Amino acid sequence: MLKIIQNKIILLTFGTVISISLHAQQNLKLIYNKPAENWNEALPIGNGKLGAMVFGGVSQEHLQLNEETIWAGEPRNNVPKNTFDSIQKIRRLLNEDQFEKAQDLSNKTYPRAAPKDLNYGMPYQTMGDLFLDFKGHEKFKNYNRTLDIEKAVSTVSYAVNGVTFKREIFASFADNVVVIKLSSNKKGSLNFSVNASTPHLKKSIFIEKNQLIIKGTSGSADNKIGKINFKTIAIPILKGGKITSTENELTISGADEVVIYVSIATNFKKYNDISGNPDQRVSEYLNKALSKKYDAELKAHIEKYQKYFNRVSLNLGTTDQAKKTTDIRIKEFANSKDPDLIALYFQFGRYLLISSSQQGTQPANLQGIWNYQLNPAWDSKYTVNINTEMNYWPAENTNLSEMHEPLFDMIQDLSVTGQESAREMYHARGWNMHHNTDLWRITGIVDGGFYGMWPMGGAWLTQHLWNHYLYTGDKEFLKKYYPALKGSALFYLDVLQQDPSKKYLVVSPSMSPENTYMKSVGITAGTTMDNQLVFDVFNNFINASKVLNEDENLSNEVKTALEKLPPMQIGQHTQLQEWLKDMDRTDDKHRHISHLYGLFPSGQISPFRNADLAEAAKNSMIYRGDKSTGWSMGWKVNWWARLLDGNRAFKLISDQLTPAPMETQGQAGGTYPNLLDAHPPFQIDGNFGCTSGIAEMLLQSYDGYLYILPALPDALPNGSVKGLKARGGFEVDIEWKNSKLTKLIVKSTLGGNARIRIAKNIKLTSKTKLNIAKNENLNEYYQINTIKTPLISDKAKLKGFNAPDTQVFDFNTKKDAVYIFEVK
Ligand code: FUC
Repeated sequence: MLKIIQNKIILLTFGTVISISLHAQQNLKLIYNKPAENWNEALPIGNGKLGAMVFGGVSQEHLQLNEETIWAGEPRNNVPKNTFDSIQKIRRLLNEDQFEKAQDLSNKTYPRAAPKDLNYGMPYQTMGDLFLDFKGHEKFKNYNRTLDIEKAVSTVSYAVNGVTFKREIFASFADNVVVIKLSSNKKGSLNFSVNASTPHLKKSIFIEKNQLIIKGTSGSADNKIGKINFKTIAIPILKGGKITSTENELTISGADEVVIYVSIATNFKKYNDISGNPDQRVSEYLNKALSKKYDAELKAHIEKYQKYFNRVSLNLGTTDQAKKTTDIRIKEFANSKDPDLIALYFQFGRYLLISSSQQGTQPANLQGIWNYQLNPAWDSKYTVNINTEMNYWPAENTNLSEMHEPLFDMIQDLSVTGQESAREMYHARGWNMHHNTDLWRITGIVDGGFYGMWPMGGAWLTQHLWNHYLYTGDKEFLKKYYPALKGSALFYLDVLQQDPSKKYLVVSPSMSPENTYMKSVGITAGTTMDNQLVFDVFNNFINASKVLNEDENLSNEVKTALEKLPPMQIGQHTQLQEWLKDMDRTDDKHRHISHLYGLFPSGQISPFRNADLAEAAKNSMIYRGDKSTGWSMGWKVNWWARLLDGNRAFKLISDQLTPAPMETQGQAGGTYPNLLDAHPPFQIDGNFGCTSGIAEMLLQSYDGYLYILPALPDALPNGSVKGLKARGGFEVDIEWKNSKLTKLIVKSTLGGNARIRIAKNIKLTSKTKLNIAKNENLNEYYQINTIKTPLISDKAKLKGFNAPDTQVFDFNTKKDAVYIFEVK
């Protein structure tokens, strides 16, 4: 039954009431009825540079504080010297099928523990903690704690002895400060003290002119030296009352209202320059913020945030679950109907990207910008064999293109520092890196010759440059980053080796990230992922050089090498082969399924163009199973979306929205009460991966067309999304009811042919003339790089891939015009 009451559609299905507002999504708040008991319950705020976790305690408010450039270490790369001969030897051993010996030599050449004169990357570190201690607040009522992701403001409120106390906390996008406003409904009732701590060894905490100051130097207990100096200042501004101080504590008594401004600055300027002046910088940030009134600061903050956040709305309907606190909603998700939690999770992913990655900041690291330790898991650095890339999957399709820029800046840096590893380790031109980097843009081996022998980090990262160009059509951007694309192509031109059996050109040595094909042996040549990555690197270079009219000769040379890359292969278990030889095991449950890079984020496998490969990829997914680390499940949502199986993608979202275990290690991911993703421990990639996957279920644009609702699950029959982005600069609004498309709006920002794929039995009406699509799409941002015909094992039993019945239309668009389609 379907009724429309006051702009709402009320659907009565199986006794459950699902109401969908026809306008914006209603519930954009994380809500709790008790303070955070641990970090995984605290709420993240951030402005790209500064981050804080808000605990919302009553007797004690606790803000764990971060600044994005507080890392151990100092400017330097970590490229091992004189290892080229070993690499040559490893290549020979691999050619002779002496796999164990090759792995042994790699492990010996690059030991598991960092040699003295090198390092395996430096940790990202917390600044410390700010505490507000309230006397007499032990007994309280009506507690409420929220994170409003529509405004990027966290709130706390409660009552003590009939007086209501309120806090409003945000990391301002307008100025570089964290702002804490404390108020109550009774004059003169704010009495509390302000103090701080920091775990850094070199530190001082003191009071100067009613300001709380924390100074320190990065560096951890385990001998990882640090040269980042930081200075933090907290300044309380009072309405009424008075302020007194001891050596390291401020006490506020009888105030009506207090606003505390906190800022942090360091000496970091660039990966090779730490000559900044933290004292001067932190004062500048604070002076700028203090020159405004609180309300003006808040308004400017919200405006700047909403400029990005409001571009996309998602409405999947709400049920009574939405009235419950967020922790309970996560607990009950599997056994309740709570489509709105998916919308909230999606928007929370966008909130996290805006809050951890702004123009001019560092890219989001393994924990975004939030980390309470000196030695966090995997140093909270940039692991680029999946994690860093995943952080940026939602950047383009969820309309946050500007948030992608810090990653481009990092790639630019790496394309310089990575020339050393290319030259020293491989005697190659161009640049490369391995599977990790940090604030200092290291490009050498990390974690030794087993995990680290993967010279492909640059190959993957540069995909982001080309994709940004496909989404935005920004030729100036392409020009600026063309040298990074070219440098990566040059590296592979020089590094590719001829495989002795079939004479393909392959990367050797390398590995399929972190997986093995024999006990403790992963080193090999020509993994499927490497072949796919080099295919993309070469095509990006060829295409970019064509757009910019540069390097014709080099482009021809790259085309010749491209022809010699191995094709994808379907193995004996009807799986997509992970290695050049058919060595996949059907009981392999490894979290990395790297050979499916070709399915997503790359677009080399399409259910319509290469049904056999899609079927093989699907089988590989089924063998690996669903449950895994948070990021692995996030990736699986995207893969099932690309395989057009909305129900299986939904199942993976449900796995992701399962309460995370309390263990701090392991491979059973899920979601913490604060909606952050668990590896475990907390790792932000899974949030971003799942956010991207939800977008991929609603709109895809990689295969020559915009596919509207490619993977809509049965559990989300009604909804609407506004503002998703597709390649070629298209912006798309979609509405659907009873699992069918009802309205489509396409805004064209670049002009050009729009080719759309929709489900078969749908009749679109519009003023716009639609033509049935024929031949290739002529839109320049939708060109397909044709892959080689796959090789299929004699033992494979292909059954055929059941792609849904669809229809494909073309319509011509003009720049900045809007096209509306309705379904009658
Ligand atoms: C890769 C993954 C791990 C973890 C780490 C940060 O090494 O294999 O699961 O996510 O990165």
